[in-house]
Amino acid sequence: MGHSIWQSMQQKGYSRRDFLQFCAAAATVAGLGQTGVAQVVSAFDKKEKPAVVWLHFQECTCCSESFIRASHPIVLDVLLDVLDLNYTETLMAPSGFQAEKSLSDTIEKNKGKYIVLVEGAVPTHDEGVYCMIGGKTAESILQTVTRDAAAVVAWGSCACNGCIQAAKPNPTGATPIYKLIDKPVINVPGCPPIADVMMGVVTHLLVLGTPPALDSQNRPQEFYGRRVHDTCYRRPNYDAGLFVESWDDEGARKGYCLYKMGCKGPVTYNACSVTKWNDGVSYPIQSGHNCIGCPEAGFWDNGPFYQHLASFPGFGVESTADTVGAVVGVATLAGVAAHAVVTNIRKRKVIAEVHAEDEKKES
Ligand code: FSX
Ligand code: SF4
Ligand code: F3S
Repeated sequence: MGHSIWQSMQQKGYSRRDFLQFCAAAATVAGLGQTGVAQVVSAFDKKEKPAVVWLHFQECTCCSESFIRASHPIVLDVLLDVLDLNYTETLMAPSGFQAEKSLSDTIEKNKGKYIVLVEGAVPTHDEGVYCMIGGKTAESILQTVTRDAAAVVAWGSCACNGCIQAAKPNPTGATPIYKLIDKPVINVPGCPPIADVMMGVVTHLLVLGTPPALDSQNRPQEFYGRRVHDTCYRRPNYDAGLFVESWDDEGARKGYCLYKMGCKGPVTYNACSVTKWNDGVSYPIQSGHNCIGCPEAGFWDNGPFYQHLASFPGFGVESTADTVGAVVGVATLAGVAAHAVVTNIRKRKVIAEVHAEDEKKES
């Protein structure tokens, strides 16, 4: 405690060159670009490393799994090394009484300064008995730990929206954390969220001490401002009316659009088609699987996942996250369907030409 991030790095044997490389990468992941490097250097030269508490409630721990696979190894190494990650049930060495003591010491000694990262929903039925740690309910832990926090981040769709355990009839009363506490919560949804997005949010908090710009659902705009559909590499096929009709058809082999197979990309706000996963290797649609809308509230109850649903209530295909505003849930594909029809008529000539060309090539 009391050390700046640079001092902590020196103690771990990092050189000034490593530090500057780390600052450049941190500026990139935080969305500050090259012009932000000097700002990062200055902040990390002086700033005390903040204490971080990472809570786990009703969830599968994939958010942590995703985070530790972020594609900027130097950023990850340094963050895990220099952050005071005082309490995280998945990664910390202590257990039992020692672990719980570390949690209470951290929040006591760092009042108003520590960051809380929450993974998982909180059960509220039957006095919260469905998730208890050290004899305390998840809800009481959440209240106690967030009371004096500088920032609270909800990792993943469980903490942001309830997710799988909130599926109808939601027997445990699984509740997103923004509904349970009185302070603003930065929502980073996705089941799990993209590692680089998580890294970007944490780094932004560290560098500037503030969250990145948020949208109307308190999600970082930079990563949740566009639909998966807007930058999907299969989009030209959608516009041309070229669709996969069954998983093993010729269209599937040719990488046509998965819209008719139930793809929720047109109503899902996430950075998958830009940032991608696993060090930018791929994302579900690139692997041949439709988007199931994993960051959107209610996606778990809006199945079937592999069927085109034309009757959802919802918004138009060209809406943005903010014009949609309070509309939550995997809203409906009705507007999208209408767009597809119009597009199809407009593109009929193109489709005929493409098919004719395909047939010519095949013969
Ligand atoms: Fe939830 Fe995190 Fe889904 Fe899992 O733990 S968002 S179940 S992938 O990952 O909280
Ligand atoms: Fe991509 Fe799905 Fe949109 Fe088709 S419907 S372009 S597969 S996001
Ligand atoms: Fe989730 Fe869709 Fe991306 S299902 S991982 S938002 S492509």
